[in-house]
Amino acid sequence: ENVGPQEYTLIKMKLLQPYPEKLKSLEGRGVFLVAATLRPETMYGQTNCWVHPEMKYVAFELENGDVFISTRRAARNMCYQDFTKKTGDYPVLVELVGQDIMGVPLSAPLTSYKIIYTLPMLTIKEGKGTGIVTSVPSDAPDDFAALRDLKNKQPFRAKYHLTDEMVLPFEPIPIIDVPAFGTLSAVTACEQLKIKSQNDTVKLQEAKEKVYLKGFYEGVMVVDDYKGQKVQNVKKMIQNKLVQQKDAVIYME
Ligand code: A2H
Repeated sequence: ENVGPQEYTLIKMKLLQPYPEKLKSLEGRGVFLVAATLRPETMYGQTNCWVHPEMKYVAFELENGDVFISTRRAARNMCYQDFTKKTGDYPVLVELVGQDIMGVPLSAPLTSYKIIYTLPMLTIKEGKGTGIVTSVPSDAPDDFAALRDLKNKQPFRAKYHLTDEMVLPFEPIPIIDVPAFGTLSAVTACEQLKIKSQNDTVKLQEAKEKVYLKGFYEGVMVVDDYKGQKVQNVKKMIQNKLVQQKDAVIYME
């Protein structure tokens, strides 16, 4: 585990109409699912948002009246980082579990998909980030394996009341070229290691170790805005752009 604080980029994924039953009282407000990421430069490749169906989340009020959804633990951290009106206080508007916001439509920054959906991931950890994770299957083996599980298994989709339209149209987007892995490095790694599902924990760990370091040190952007530039050199620029556009905030834990 890390010593000292870790800086994350919190990606604001805006909830689109119609709001789910549990959040009807928030109609008219800006509501955002917030996902903690270490890889802001990969946001061009988002295809969906992961929530844990049984995890508890809170919708709480920010300084400006907007609403964030995260675990209570993350909300508490945020209220000590000037996100809310009063330091140390995070006004909870709704308490919910992941299933209450499963299959909801979102608008996420930088990705070419206009609308993406929340889908279930069972390996999300309570004690890290916000408990909400953005999915970039081109570059994250965990994300690719979990999305492929949902695509391949209709009963898995049915269990969480997801329609085909929320899952099947979404394909990994080529955003970063990694030498020897190509522009869909997570897909290549999962194929090479013959990863069968998101529960292939040991092999997924190996896949991650293979692609992450190489992606960071040798990866080259292929998206129009940053074509030909090294990941290392654009990471901070893209983080700044997201923050300036108000599509992201910096969060420490
Ligand atoms: B990363 P670290 Cl493309 N449970 O974002 C499980 N995983 C979580 C999480 C939680 N509660 N909160 C955040 N994460 C994921 C993008 C990405 C990420 C790419 C490649 C690698 C990568 C898209 N998913 O992470 O333990 C989030 O996924 C490499 C580890 O704090 C977040 O960044 O190091 C990362 O794990 C934070 O993990």
